[in-house]
Amino acid sequence: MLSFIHTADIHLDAPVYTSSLSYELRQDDFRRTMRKIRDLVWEKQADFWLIAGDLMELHGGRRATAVFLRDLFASVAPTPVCIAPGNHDPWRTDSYYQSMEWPGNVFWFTPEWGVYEFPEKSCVIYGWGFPQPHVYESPLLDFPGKLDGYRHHLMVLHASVIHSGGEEHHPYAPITLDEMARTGMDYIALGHIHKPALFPHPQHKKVFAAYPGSPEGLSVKEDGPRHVLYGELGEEGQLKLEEIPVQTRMILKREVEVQGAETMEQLVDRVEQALSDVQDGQILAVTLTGERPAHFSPAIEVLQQRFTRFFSIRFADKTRPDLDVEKLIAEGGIWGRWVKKLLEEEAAAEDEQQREVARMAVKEALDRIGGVIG
Ligand SMILES: [Mn+2]
Repeated sequence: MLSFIHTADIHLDAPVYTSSLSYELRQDDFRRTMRKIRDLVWEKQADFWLIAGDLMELHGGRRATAVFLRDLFASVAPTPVCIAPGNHDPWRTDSYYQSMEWPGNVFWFTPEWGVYEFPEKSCVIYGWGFPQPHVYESPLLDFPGKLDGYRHHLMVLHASVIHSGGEEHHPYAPITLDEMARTGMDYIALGHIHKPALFPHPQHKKVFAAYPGSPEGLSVKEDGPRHVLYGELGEEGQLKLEEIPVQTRMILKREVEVQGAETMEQLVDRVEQALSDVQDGQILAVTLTGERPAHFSPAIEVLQQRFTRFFSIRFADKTRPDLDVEKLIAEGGIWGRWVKKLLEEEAAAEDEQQREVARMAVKEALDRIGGVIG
């Protein structure tokens, strides 16, 4: 049996969505998550630690972070750490990957296909790394093929798996399921897409490639628990994959219905209730929804101040004042004509961005009108 921990897309030293005041604290979270992953390599006594790119930023990545990684990887020696650079951490001469000395158990993949043989484990690890951020061809076109005489074949690769729909316009390093299948790998450890995904083999239908997702959420889209993959490969090539949560802090999205609240005190109570089950120290993105009395406009900065028990909390106010818009328009007064014009602009918007701007204008107008006549 052969085992591995697979992670990708840690993005150390990347700009993150929380406020700039907490940047260093958040960076500490990301490094703590890396230490947790290292601890898993120890606990599971994994044969390999596979890192499929976007480990630390080329632009903005700091030497101290590279030294942190160097020490971390040295701490699992002699376990091999196999790293395939991605579009955020391409294999360049100005990268710490090349300018620093790394421990002997770190195996880098570069823009020339790499093949590392581990005869004592009857295993070969193949991989490729980005030469620069923009790569629009499939790296698998140049895959040199599998070596004979080994039982296990693994690949580490930062790439975009293209589905027949083709949702991205210019995906980085696009590869298809068939291309992956043709390599004959037992497992392909992928990186790039921050949402976890498993890929069944087109013929035998068993999972043979996966994105673990980012192990610590970078934006509000990466909410909930975040994982690494622990894999075991049996003697006959049968694969077992397990998702193991490793995030240091969770990003959580909540909608709070404010229906009827007409004072800040009522609103704070409403939000407090809705968040009562959320642990301290998490990262919250709260959307306020529903109708509220036209005379009351929530003061976001007050809410912000009341929920300091969280690491950070953001509020998006999507409430609407309970004005009778149709009546307002029917009356034909100055308020009605204003709202009518803005609603027409919303309807005529040519794209989502224009529509959002128009919507904000309608909301602003209704707030103002509510403040005067509510
Ligand atoms: Mn990437």
